[in-house]
Amino acid sequence: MGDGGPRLSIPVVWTDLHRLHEPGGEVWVGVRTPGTEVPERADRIRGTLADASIVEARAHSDEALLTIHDRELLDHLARAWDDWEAAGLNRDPGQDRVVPYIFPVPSLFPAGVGPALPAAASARAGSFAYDTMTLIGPGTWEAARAAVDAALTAADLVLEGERAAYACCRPPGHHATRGAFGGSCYLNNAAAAAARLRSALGGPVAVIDIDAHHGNGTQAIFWDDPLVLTGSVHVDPGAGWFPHFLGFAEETGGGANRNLPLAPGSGDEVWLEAVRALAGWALAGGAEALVVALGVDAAGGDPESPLEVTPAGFRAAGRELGAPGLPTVLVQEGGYDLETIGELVRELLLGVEEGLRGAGERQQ
Ligand code: SP5
Ligand code: ZN
Repeated sequence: MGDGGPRLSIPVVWTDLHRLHEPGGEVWVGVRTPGTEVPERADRIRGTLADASIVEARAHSDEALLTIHDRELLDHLARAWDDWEAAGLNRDPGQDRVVPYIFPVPSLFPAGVGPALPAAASARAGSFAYDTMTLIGPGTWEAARAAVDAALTAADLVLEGERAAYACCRPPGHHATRGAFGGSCYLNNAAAAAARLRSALGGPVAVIDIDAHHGNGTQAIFWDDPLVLTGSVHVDPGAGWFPHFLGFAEETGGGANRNLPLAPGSGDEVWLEAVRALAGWALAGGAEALVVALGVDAAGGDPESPLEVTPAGFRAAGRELGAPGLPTVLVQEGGYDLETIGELVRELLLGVEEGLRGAGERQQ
């Protein structure tokens, strides 16, 4: 960054539209707490990548999106805020975000009876949400849709010949399933990139998720697809961490899913061993391209996870992820310490460049 350190050569895909999503808080155990997934996150990351070439996210049609999400989820996200406002809920009772209160959990329904889409906007708010923390405001849909465009643009760059590309996008995506949203995620950006790569390349592709939380959305989306390998290293949900219900080692699908849960307090050594294992697993599975779900909330200073990874750990993880020498799309997920988020992403990206360079040299 002009301080004599290495220059970043991976292109960075960007859109200002991310700022339209202001979470406005998170309702947790019924209490509205400050939002963690804030616009400043992406702005801080971009600030540390000033030496990289910036590529504006290009608009993509819904076609790619419909291979990973149900039309009903997209329709809901696109209209939920307008419906909420039209119903007057922002004035009475005075709730300025879409917040769910009733949920159609499967055991509510007798066999053969499915959930209707409720007439009331207040009830529809729970039809596709699986938590109360992931609020919808006036610009949420536009920002989430633009984040998918950023991830797809990064995939396009790699298909056009870049060895790697990074989508500096928010809101994040890896907790969003085909039909449900939660965990600060609305649309699954990394899954969109993976689906695009798989359809363009025809062969297997892999998603490796290094966010501190299990990538349950990506796992669910590709559960029945042997051509998209999904691996995730994360804090053990069994130790009490989000997403609580998923992310256990037993969830292997048909063999194309791999979860490596780590004990709270785990640091560089165990975390890097897991990242290395996932990279080797993806390569052994025949992956022809790699998507990295790049959360940096495993960092020691992050307020949202108990993992203890250092900046040097992120650099080394980048080297492990670049070492297979695959075309690589990196998509931003979590990371909540505003003071360090940019530096951590930069270290990871520099590590990927080093790993790819090493792989190129070995091939010659
Ligand atoms: C993309 C991503 O990293 N999503 C992770 C969201 C996990 N949030 C879990 C929050 C659990 C409750 N936090 C309580 C905070 C109290 N102030
Ligand atoms: Zn996370």
